Amino acid sequence: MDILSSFSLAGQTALVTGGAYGLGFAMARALAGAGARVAFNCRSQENLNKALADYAACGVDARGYLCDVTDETQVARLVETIENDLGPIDILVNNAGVIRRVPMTEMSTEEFRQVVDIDLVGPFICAKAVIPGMADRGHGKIINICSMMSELGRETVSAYAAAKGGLKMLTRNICAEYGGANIQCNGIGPGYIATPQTAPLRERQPDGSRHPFDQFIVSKTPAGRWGVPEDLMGPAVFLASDASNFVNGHILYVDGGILAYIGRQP
Ligand code: NAP
Ligand code: GCO
Repeated sequence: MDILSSFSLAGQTALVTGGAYGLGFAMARALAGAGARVAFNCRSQENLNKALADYAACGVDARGYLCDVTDETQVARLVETIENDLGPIDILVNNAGVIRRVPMTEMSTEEFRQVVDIDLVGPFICAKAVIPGMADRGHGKIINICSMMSELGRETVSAYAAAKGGLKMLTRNICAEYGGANIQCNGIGPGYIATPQTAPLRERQPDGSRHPFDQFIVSKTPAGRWGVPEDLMGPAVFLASDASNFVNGHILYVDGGILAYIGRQP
């Protein structure tokens, strides 16, 4: 058997939610590079227009659609439109997500609900929209983008950690309910990756020094660096391809070793 052919996505259609930039943009490029037709969505026309130009500049013929993953009607229309434009969705990457960094007792319930709505309910809505078709066709891949906060807590990210912890268990439950339909649902747990979402944690200080959190993360990461979106490209192709057909309910941490490391002794 040609082992590399098991990583091919030729003839497959993939939806990457929130794929206008950041991790989603990198993973969509990777899936396209492995042969998939790729579609992405976001909420902003401006971000969508820029993303289409960015994909084209990378030689990727991506289709972009406006859709808020928390709106069930919009998601149903998105899936129908993609399936008319590109064919049945074989691969769903639940990537769209937000974070609010606020001490829990200062966070409004509305803010908490908004983060959970996007980061946990959104993946539920999107998975629910594609699973019936995948089951009818006898195959499908769902990849939920989890987090270090699927395993660990930290100050100011209560809503995000609750959502990402829930997303880990939603991943395992989709595996349990639909593994028999030959649907593999796994997670990717990125470590600390340099994207717009983490830009505030890496901002230079007024005196030009590195952000304390930047220094903290680099010291906590055995790889000794922040990740870059490209670090997720291979893992995404693996979990989207036949190479992972017997991998199900697994969270693949792509974190430079953070979760394995207690931290440098003083
Ligand atoms: P990002 O740079 O903030 O990008 C988030 C993307 O999601 C944007 O395209 C955004 O576009 C879209 N989005 C947000 N809310 C949406 C909604 N309701 N409906 C549709 N699209 C929505 O984030 P990132 O760093 O690339 O992270 C991507 C995913 O990885 C997130 O789930 C994040 O939690 C997770 N993650 C990130 C890291 C990291 O260190 N960066 C680590 C672990 C996990 P619009 O605003 O235009 O809609
Ligand atoms: C934070 C960061 C993290 C990363 C990621 C780590 O404020 O702690 O934003 O949450 O985004 O989730 O895996």
